Amino acid sequence: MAAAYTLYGSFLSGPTYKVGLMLALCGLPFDYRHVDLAKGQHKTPDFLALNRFGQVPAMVHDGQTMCQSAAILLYLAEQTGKFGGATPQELQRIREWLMWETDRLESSLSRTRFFERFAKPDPAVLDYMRKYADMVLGQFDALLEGKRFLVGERPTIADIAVFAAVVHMAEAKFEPGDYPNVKSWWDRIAALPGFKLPYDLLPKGDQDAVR
Ligand SMILES: N[C@@H](CCC(=O)N[C@@H](CS)C(=O)NCC(=O)O)C(=O)O
Repeated sequence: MAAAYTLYGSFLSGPTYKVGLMLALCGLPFDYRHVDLAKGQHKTPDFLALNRFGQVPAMVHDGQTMCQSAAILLYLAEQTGKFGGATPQELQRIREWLMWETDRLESSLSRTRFFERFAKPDPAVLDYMRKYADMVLGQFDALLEGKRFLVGERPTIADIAVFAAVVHMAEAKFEPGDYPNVKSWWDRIAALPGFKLPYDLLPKGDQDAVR
C-alpha cells in the first residue's frame, strides 16, 4: 500500500532532509522519489508540475502537491498536531525562525557547503562566504544561550528547519564543537525518538515506506 506522503528530493539536499526529518520524528512513513539534480531532473516538465520553482524538495499528500521546505513543515505541523506552536505567540516565533533559516542559513552556511563540496569557486568568493557563515553561526550560538530549544521548552519545526541546515556544517568545513551552544542543542535534537542523520534517512534512489 502506498504511504500517505510522497517526498521528492535528493539525499544531498538540506531542504529535502528538513521534510524527511519532520516525517521521521512524527513516525510517518513516506514513499521517496529520488530527483537527480546532476542530470537536471528538477528542470523537467514532470518535476516542474510538482515544484514550479524547479528545486527539491516537493511533497504530495492527499492529492495536494507542495514545495518550499519551510512551508511544508508548517503544513505538516498543522496536519499532525506535532512540533507546532502551543500558542499563537509561539507560532509567530516559529514562523520567524523559519524565515531566518531560509534568509540567513541558506544564503551563508548552505551556500558555503555547496561551494566547498561542489562548485569550487574563486578563493576570494569562498573566503567571503566563510566569514559570512561564521558570523551567522556565531549569532545563532549566542541566541541559543540558556535555551534548550528555539521556541518554548520543547522541540518544534523551528528546530527541525534550522537543524537541517546546520547538520551539514562539517561539509562546509565548520565544526559544531566551535559553537558550544549549537553543539548542546544538536545533541538534544539527535536524542529525539525517530531521529536519523541525513545520509541514514534519505535513500539514494526511489524507495517505498521509508521510516
Ligand atoms: N527554499 C527552498 C530551497 C530549495 C533548494 O535550494 N534546493 C536545492 C537543493 S538543496 C535545489 O533544488 N537546487 C537546484 C536549483 O536551485 O536549481 C526550500 O527550502 O525548499
